[in-house]
Amino acid sequence: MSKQSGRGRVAGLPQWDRCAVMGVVNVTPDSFSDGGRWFDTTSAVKHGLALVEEGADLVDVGGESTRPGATRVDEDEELRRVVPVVRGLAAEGVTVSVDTMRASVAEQALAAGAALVNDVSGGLADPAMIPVVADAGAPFVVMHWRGFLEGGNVRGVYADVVAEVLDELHARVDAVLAGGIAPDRVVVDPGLGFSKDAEHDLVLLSHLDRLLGLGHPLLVAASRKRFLGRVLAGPQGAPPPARERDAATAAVSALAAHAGAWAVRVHEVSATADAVRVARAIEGARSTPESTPGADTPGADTAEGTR
Ligand code: PMM
Repeated sequence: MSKQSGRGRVAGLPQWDRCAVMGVVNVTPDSFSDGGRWFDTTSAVKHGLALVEEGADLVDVGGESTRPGATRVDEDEELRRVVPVVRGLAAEGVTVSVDTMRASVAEQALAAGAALVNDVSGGLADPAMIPVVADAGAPFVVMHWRGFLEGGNVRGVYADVVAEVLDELHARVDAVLAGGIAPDRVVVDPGLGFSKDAEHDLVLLSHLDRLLGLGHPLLVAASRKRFLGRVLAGPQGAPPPARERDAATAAVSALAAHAGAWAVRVHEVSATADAVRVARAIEGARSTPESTPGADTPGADTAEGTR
């Protein structure tokens, strides 16, 4: 499958001519990398608008932390957190995604203007989720997470992580299609860090071509995750805190964009927006071989930057 067809288009969403940037707004007191920072509606909406200003194409709003050990927030509280933020951002013309495992939250968020439902359980946590999304005709992100297959936030044990994640994602995609969600509205996501350790995440990222082979647009959400801390720490060192992993996140964004991902989900948008723009420019240069690169120009090392 070519990179372009792998990136694909998601029906019901704008079409971007490069890997899209999904900025994250966690309206939670306890998400692992930004918990508590945008916990009231006004600051959450303001933060979402700032992410768009920095280059986000869409904004993912969530009200429930999925960090290991987190207890589930109750439904009323999740609705209270999420719906006004979705409404506020949608009213400003932002393309909003809602990050939820609850059908009721998805339904009310869609009514408030959300354009996409992002369910980290891939529709497993709430049996009403798939019918709600199908009835609304909304696009749906199917993420891989064994936590909901096996009844808890289990640590994944894999003989072949790529083959098993592919099989399990395939089964979830079949279930959402059987439930009436249109094939051109399904996005897949390997669920980095969800019942996977750092090695699993790295192996999955080294095989994005195989994930694209599922035939659906691919979302990659590496932002600030544990595996980046592990890589940056080196064999003996301590991992840097989550907020010091943004340069590493942007590197993954460039690689994911180059591989043909449809979108990357990140907390810090500006570096990733630059990364995907550069990836797009390189892709464009490759598809126009007749264009001749400019010769060295005297005085070129000025405002445009040095070599
Ligand atoms: N990761 C988190 C939350 N939502 N959604 C998708 N589709 N994929 C992910 O990997 C994902 C997600 C956890 O990260 P956060 O709490 O830092 O936002």
